[in-house]
Amino acid sequence: MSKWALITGATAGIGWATAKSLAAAGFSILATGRREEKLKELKSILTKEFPQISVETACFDLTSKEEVASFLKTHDPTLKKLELLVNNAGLAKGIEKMQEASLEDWDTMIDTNVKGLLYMTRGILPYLVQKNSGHIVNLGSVAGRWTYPGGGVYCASKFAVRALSEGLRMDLLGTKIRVTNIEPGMVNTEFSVVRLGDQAKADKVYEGMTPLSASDIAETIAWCVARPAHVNIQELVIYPTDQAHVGQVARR
Ligand code: 8X3
Repeated sequence: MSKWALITGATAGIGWATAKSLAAAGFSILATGRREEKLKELKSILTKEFPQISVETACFDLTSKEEVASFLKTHDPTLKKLELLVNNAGLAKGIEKMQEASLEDWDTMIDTNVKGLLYMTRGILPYLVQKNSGHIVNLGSVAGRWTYPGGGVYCASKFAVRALSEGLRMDLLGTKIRVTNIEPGMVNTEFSVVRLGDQAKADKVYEGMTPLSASDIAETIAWCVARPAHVNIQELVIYPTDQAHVGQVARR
């Protein structure tokens, strides 16, 4: 029976690259996201490149408890075979100071990065606990360890992901379920376009330096997952060589 991996936010960036890396590692893929067209495209690529695995997709909004519940119900037979959940869906919105930022942006970040992750995790845990095996990989961030100006709420959401990863490890102690928090620095994906709302502004973020790529992170996730069952990589901080700290970047 093939082992399944569920990846949220698989329509682009790290989620998309992780779907490819895990498919290459032999996982069948259940890819979720909000863009139906992108999910279709991913399915067609994976099916062509990795004919030995199965691929399913589900298009819904992770921030809706009802939509998550309906996803869980519809995909119950696949979820019974789930070995790995990658809580990748997440985003940043805005870089305004807290005294100027928009409540809507704050809601979007907290609803997706924290509450969406919780809805999915809570829905999946009974399947993993029942089998007493599995792995949950959360996409944290260096922003979940260090705060920077204009990033207060985004950082808070990623601090929450780190706390939730730690709490999960404690609550799951005694089971064979592993929990990993991946904490990347600057990765060139749609992240900055979504945050700043503009491609030119996003390009500036990575100007004169070499950022990480989505596949750098995807390969790292696949490596963590491939460790023997008794080895749990609890946390992994990954910066580009050109970045020493959240606000410290070498530019040429
Ligand atoms: C993304 C990394 O440094 O832009 O989570 O916050 S950073």
